[in-house]
Amino acid sequence: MTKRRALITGITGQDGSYLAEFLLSQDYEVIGVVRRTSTINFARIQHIQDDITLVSGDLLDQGSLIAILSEYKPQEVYNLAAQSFVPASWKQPVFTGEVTALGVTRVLEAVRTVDPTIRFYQASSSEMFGKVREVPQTETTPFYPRSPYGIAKVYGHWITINYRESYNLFACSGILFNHESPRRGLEFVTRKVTHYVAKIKLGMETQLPLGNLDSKRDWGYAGDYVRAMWLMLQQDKPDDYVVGTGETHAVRELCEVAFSYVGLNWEDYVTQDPRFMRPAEVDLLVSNPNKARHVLGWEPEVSFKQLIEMMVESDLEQLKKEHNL
Ligand code: NDP
Ligand code: GDR
Repeated sequence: MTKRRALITGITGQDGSYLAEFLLSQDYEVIGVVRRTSTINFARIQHIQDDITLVSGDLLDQGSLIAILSEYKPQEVYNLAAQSFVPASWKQPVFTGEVTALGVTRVLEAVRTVDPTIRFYQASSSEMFGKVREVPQTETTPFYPRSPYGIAKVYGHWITINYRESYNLFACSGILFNHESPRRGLEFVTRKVTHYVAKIKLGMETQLPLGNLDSKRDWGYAGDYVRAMWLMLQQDKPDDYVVGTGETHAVRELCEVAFSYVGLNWEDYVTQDPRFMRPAEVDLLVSNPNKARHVLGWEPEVSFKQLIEMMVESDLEQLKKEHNL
């Protein structure tokens, strides 16, 4: 039997690397779209590079997407590429809109024109709920985004639904709450905290400057969340799903768990730095993942505490290796 073929945009990112591993374990042939960079940034996929095919393309370049789908003919497309860092979206709002919003239309247009039977996954975000209208948030909670990033994601979400309704595409939108891992970018708060904790423990740093300590997030493990993406495309009907743990924790709790894992008191090290405050904040996110649980049979397997401890452990190991400690 011929293998199923999946294409991932954003394969060099956190989720792309876990999704590629997962699809390989399901015996897929995996094609990853990478944009041209002057320095290679394949750190997250280095270990599977011989098992996947990397092709050059960009969400800003419609022609490249059409050419890739025509040549590789995947059955499933996972659109994970985005300018995904919320603070950067205030610095580069137009660019964020081009990639994170219009980029989705470019991929959908390529699917529609090349092969409308392709199953499509869009990486939507809990940032769309922003100043939340309801607690917890479900698939029907109204959106109130609070950043150019959140607004771009609302566009991506609705264009996905519109292509499903207009052209009968099998297009799904996963509204994923924050998910983290040892492969998370260093600029996001979980990884920033675990990386600093490891550095402080090893005597390489003395302080951790943070922004808002009161905001609350529903944090899960990225390895669990990529399974939900795949499950959405295996259903009989395309639909949208909220994916999260149903628990919420404040940034200060994240600090407490991470520092206490290495026997330190977070209050001795964390400082508040106005540089990391946002022009408009999302105060509280917490999911109601019942639909994903019942329809997809999806459950998260890693708890908040396990996640943070896994990340601190990994940062300690990595730093020790880098510095021959
Ligand atoms: P990352 O920031 O780690 O990865 C983003 C990926 O997009 C990278 O591979 C990046 O490539 C690629 N990319 C950026 N711009 C372009 C472009 N113009 N053309 C092609 N590729 C591009 O994000 P995550 O893995 O954390 O998230 C994956 C997706 O899920 C994103 O869309 C994000 O917005 C969304 N999301 C994430 C959540 C989370 O908690 N992680 C929660 C909800 C949604 P390069 O390596 O070259 O920069
Ligand atoms: P978020 O993640 O904006 O939710 O977007 P991030 O980890 O950046 O922020 C979470 C919360 O922590 C507060 N915070 C800080 N954040 C950062 N980055 N750095 C700090 O020093 C700091 N101090 C406090 C923030 O104010 C915020 O409230 C992530 C991204 O992955 C998006 O792409 C994705 O869509 C959403 O999660 C769901």
